[in-house]
Amino acid sequence: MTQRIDKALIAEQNDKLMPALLEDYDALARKLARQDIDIERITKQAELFQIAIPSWGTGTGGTRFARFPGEGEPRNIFEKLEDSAVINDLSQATERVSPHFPWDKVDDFKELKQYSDSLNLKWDSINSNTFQDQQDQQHSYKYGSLSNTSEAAREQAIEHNVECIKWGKILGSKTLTVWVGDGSNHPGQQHFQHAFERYLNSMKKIYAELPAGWELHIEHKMFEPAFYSTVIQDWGSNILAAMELGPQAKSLVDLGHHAPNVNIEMIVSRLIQFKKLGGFHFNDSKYGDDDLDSGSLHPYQQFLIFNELVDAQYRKQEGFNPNYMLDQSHNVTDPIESLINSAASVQRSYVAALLVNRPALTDYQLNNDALMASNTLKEAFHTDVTPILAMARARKGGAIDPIRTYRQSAYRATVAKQRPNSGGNGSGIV
Ligand code: PSV
Ligand code: MN
Ligand code: MN
Repeated sequence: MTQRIDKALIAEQNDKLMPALLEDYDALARKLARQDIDIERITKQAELFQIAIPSWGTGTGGTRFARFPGEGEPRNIFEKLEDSAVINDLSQATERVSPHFPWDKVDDFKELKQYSDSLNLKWDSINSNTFQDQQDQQHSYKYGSLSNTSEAAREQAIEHNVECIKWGKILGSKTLTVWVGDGSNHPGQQHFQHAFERYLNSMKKIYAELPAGWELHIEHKMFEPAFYSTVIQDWGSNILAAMELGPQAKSLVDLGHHAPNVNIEMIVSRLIQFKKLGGFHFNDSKYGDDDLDSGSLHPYQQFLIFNELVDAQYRKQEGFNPNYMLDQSHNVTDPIESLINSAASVQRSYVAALLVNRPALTDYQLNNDALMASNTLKEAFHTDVTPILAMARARKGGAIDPIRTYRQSAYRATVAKQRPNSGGNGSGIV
């Protein structure tokens, strides 16, 4: 049976919290009015913000050393959808789910679509997986997939991506995201140019199968699982591949996939400029591809990325329509709570970026007033937009304090009784 968060519980909790929220909201409205900003306009935009949930994020991730599963974890894609529906019930910002095949095992895609419809959930980008071998797979990806020296292995990887498109069509998705771990561990192991050529030729075959209106998103990552060289290691190789393929191919930025100290917001700006920004995998990172909760470490970086995105929106930049998605791994928290928090954290960066005084910023930039330009960004970043986020949720039927309401609902304890055999999140990560 599908468990949901009782609407009456949300309403009851919201009733208790609404008087204090109204006080805070009115105070913020007055503060913003002094800056000529209409709070209602900002709240409307907050209400429209959406970010997709990664199906694999609903289970405990684990590391290569261990996985400590939590109680009542989803055991299959249907239960992952149930948890995603709960996240959306409370956050009202996550109506789409991004699946990962074949981690998400599906016998009947029409049945899955009916089920997601019944939960009012839609499907975001389809993630293919050619970075590990599946049982009964004929050709191994040990030495790569789309760039493998073996033509048979490459064809098998192409075929999987073509199948992902077919499944995505049934689900109503419009994007395929391709991340491959192809690369090498030893200098000399791989001919850089030939490996990239093989990758491009494979991707051309996948691109040729894209239906009209679809996009192919290429995700780069500096290292891991390959530790010496990776075929699509950075945004340079990524945009080269996207340009080589054509207008339906774009680059996807996962925040954890860059060298430390790289200026990610500037990469975002470059991709926007050349109509190649496909979307994001939001998360946070201290060392590498840590997949920590979004904004938990570098909220200013996340804000600066949104400053670029809102700037593109403000300038009505042609071809600008990126997909927002979370890509996180939760080891010590309830994944539902982390995903609710992270969706709100990304939404917070968006809303704060909406507060930037853009005409003033342009003036400071043109007059080389570095200090005031920086202060203009800081003023927006330091504005506590919590009341706007809470009001946007409440107006859409979500929770003013989603974590508190989630804990009150005892959802996890209830599903733990119905999901006794949990122990795997289906992600293949052990
Ligand atoms: C690779 O590290 C990655 O970021 C890709 O998006 C994969 O699909 C995902 O992680 C799997 O966890
Ligand atoms: Mn990713
Ligand atoms: Mn990653």
